[in-house]
Amino acid sequence: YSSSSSSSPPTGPSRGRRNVADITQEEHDKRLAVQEKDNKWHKFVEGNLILKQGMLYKRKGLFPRRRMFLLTTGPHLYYVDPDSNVLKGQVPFSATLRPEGKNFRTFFVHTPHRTYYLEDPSNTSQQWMQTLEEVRDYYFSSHYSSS
Ligand code: 4IP
Repeated sequence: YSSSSSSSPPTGPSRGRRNVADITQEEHDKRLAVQEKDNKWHKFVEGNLILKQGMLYKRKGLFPRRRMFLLTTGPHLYYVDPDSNVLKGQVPFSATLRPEGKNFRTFFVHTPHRTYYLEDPSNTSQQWMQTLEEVRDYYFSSHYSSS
């Protein structure tokens, strides 16, 4: 296990697998239509396309809270209480958002005013971190600015 996913190869436009946020308008529209029809979390994401979703535990205060995390175009990272079906908040997305791995389950998301402490019960924290970095880089790195 390596503690930072930034050791993985860069996912710029010209190397290997495409960035998860780098989709054509046509693909976007097609996927959004499917999401509207089939995804029960669609109503929380303000019309954005969900790029990754999954149940995570968010620690703050006394108990870890089980939340559905929805990473979307925009970009946004929403979280919903799956029991009450209520949108509880968003992790503020910016160029300085930075995931940091602790182990397969636990990772942090650093933002300017708060560090989120998250746990992935499926032990795929690395995938979450990688996708967060991809989406951040797609929206905020000069790599992807239109030419
Ligand atoms: C709560 O803890 C929950 O963890 C909230 O998470 C969290 O809000 C609160 O932090 C925290 O005090 P208790 O219920 O044990 O008191 P959630 O909103 O997911 O239910 P956020 O959304 O900010 O993490 P505060 O400081 O934001 O109130």
